[in-house]
Amino acid sequence: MKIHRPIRLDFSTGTLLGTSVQETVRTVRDMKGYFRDEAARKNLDPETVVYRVQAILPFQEGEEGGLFFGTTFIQPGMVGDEYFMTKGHFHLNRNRSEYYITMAGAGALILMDEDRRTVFEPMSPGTVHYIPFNRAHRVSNIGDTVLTVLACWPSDAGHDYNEISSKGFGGRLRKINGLAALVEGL
Ligand code: S6P
Ligand code: ZN
Repeated sequence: MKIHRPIRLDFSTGTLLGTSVQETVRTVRDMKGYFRDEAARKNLDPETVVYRVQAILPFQEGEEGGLFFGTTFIQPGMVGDEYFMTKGHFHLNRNRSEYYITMAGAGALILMDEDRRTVFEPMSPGTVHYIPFNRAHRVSNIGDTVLTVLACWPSDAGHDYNEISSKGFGGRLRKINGLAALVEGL
């Protein structure tokens, strides 16, 4: 039997504490091609952190039957008129759903279906977001503080970044006259 090491969720920050917690960092360098204004991205320090993901994966990734849990921390910031955001993905296994729960900050969950119809749900502390299967999902930080999001997803969901990195979403969340607006198109 697999021994599960203790893990704690720090309620004040969303940080996962434990030796089995894995962390991924995405910097401005890693986000090449994701923002509309590539010149603005290039003007930023490439080492600037856009977001961090902590995850506990107590099951074989890609195999059916387990659940994964993680916290995503998206920094406040802009690239041109676009907010700092996650890359976004479909699940490799399209028939897999996910929960997001906002812990701190202000954001938008952007969802796109297979027909590229794109919508967003406002995120604020306590909002619970059910991401149905077959929806690409991305989170934008529209506030001035770190946006902290908890997530739970099946161990066999997987990540398909290809479609988003090549075609993007059907719309972009941009700051227009000081407000977040979903603008259709690339
Ligand atoms: C996994 C889940 C999240 C994201 C994380 C970063 O299915 O949706 O943990 O991985 O928010 O986003 P992305 O698009 O870079 O994986
Ligand atoms: Zn996901």
